[in-house]
Amino acid sequence: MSARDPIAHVRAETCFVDDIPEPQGTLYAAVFGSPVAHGVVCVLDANAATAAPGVAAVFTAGDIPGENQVGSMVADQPLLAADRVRYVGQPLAIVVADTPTRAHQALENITLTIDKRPAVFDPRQAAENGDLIGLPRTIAMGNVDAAWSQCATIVSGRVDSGGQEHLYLETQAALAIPRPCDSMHIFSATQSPSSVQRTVARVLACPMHAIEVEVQRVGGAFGGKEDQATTWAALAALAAHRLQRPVKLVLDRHADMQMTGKRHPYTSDYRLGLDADGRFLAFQATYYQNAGAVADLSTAVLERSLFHATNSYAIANVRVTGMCCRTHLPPFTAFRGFGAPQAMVVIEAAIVAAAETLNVPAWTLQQKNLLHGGDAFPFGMRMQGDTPQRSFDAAVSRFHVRSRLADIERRNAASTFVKRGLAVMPVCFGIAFTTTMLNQAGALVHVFVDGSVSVSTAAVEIGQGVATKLRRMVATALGIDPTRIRIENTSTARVANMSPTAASSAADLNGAAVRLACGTLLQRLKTVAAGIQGVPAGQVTIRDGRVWIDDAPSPLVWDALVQAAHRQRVDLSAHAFYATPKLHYDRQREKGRPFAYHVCGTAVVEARLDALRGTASIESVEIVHDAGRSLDPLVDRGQVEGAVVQGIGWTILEELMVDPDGRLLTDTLSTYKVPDLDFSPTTIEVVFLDDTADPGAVMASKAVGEPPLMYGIGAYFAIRAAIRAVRDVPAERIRLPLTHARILQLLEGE
Ligand code: LUZ
Ligand code: MOS
Repeated sequence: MSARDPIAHVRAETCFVDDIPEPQGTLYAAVFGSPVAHGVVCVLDANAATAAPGVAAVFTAGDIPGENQVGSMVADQPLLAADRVRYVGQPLAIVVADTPTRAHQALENITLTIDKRPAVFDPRQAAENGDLIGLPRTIAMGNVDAAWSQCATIVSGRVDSGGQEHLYLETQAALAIPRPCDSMHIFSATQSPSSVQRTVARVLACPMHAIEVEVQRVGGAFGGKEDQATTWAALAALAAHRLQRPVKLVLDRHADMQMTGKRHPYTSDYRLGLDADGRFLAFQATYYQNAGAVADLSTAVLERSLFHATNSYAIANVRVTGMCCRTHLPPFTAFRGFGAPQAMVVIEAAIVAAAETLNVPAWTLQQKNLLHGGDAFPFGMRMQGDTPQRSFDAAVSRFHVRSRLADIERRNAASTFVKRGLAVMPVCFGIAFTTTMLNQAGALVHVFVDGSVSVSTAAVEIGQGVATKLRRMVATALGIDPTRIRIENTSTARVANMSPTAASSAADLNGAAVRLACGTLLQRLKTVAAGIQGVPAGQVTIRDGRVWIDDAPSPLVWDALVQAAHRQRVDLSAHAFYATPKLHYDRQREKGRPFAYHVCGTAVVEARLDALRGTASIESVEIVHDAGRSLDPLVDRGQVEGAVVQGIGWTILEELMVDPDGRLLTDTLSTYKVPDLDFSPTTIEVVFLDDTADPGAVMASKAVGEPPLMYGIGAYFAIRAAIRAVRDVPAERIRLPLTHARILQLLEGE
């Protein structure tokens, strides 16, 4: 059974990094993080820690043989802080000991003298101070300034959305094992093995070929291990290199929550203008992204926010500006949706404000302004297909939006304390890495002489089912049973220069590469079969594990064919490479075609409010979603359901709280609430659109990982609608998450 088998996973038989049998002599690392949000390091005294029982060594910045640098997009992030610290929890030193407990105990013996400096946590404040990462970016289309005078209605307001803890089941972890001849083998829980490889080589001043990074199966990531798994792997590698012993570093949940970055909080201003018919004429917004202390992926996240500013809507005049604001918090990072949710919630807030001003149902404004095929996005690309409308219309009729709204109004009028609310949430999400060069993948397929097949790609199985999809693709391509196929661990020694498993694109990119490799193998095998059968190769197909000649089964089965090919000295291995065609983007002009295609859908979300207690729950989420021709409907359904619950968690439940000194208060599962089964909607119905085959994706399937998260935004507006059945609450100031405490405040008039 493959290590990535989903059944083994459900049985908890999956081997995470911390479950890998440790080589003899393995040591354990614990990380000493900054106790202050901003300061100049005067003295870091590790003598007592070094002398503590069981401690092998303490390493600080001075022990790094190569560059003290882990920044991926901008070189602004030391592996170990040297003279200045910029956030609470920033790694300053690691202790390596013979047991994890002793390593942790010795942390207490490190003393630090630090000169505290003023810290900034508010992105608007950082922007005012001019403390930005990169330059502000503006994407525009039409003429916004001229359009305002033609608007019959103009609404404006502010939207603040909070961060979100990834809460992957497996915490950040790495095991670094020195090998002979100055090389090292690293097991890392990462979405980006090549990033780990490259950074470790940089830190250790060695060639990348000396570092093999291997990933078996990651216990969840959600973006939190796209960039941020690298630090922990590099720290383990540093210690392993210095001590020439295997070193394991596994963050405990507490340290993980304190030290790692989360979804970016945003604070944004918007203005939306409508004509007398309710058509959106002009939209303007400014997004202040709280980037945290270093760049990490913030600039790419901001770019995706700008690309999704108008969600599923066609607006002729748009100008949106965003900036990455540097604050003294842990670096905020990739999180499922990657800046798109933060932008979509702004346009949805604007629409709700307009609907409340005009006293019309928000869904009618949404519907009137949906994108049609051929409509331009502000960044120059055009919408292909009509899935925004098709999904919207299907959701409105199938889930009876009209009659339910009328019914809700009746029931709300008849009930003093229990109020209901309903929201429709369309989503239009661009598929591809916005950083064009990342849209590439390699694959290596071996056919062994017993007929079994091994597949290596850049895809990391993080629980999203990519291994299941790849196996299905290979089975279909080669015409053999999926049980004959093993999806291998992801290793930098088998596939080089991998892009991260991210941007919902792992199955698209790696699947396309794998199918190219299978095509090469098939061609060779068909030639062999044709020779054996004495027919032209064009008449040969392989299916159900056997050779067919012109649709008639031949006696030649797969295993015999493979053995014959081997005897004839035919290469039974193939490597292939795929780069998504036709992608380009010009950052000077802010125009281009950053996406291969869009994934669209519409959700109907119903909430129930107990206005006496100030509590609310999401009763149902009903979705019409475009998955193209799904490679595995069960996997896709699971992705949609999980994303929806995670999205609802972001909008109404999960709240990060930081004290005035920049210390995370919600750093345990007792203080940071995440969705559980009880919190989840009673009903999540997912209807897949059919007939939406898209040439942009592999086998006409469509990416599914991220888009459904944004259906969760509907939860906010459904509860808001229920609250408005109790009292009028102004729409100019929207604040997420809409927690129970916040609901109570709104019910009581702040
Ligand atoms: N990561 C990235 C992503 O580097 N670029 C992207 O565009 C992206 N989009 C979604 C999630 N991760
Ligand atoms: Mo991601 S947010 O696709 O790492």
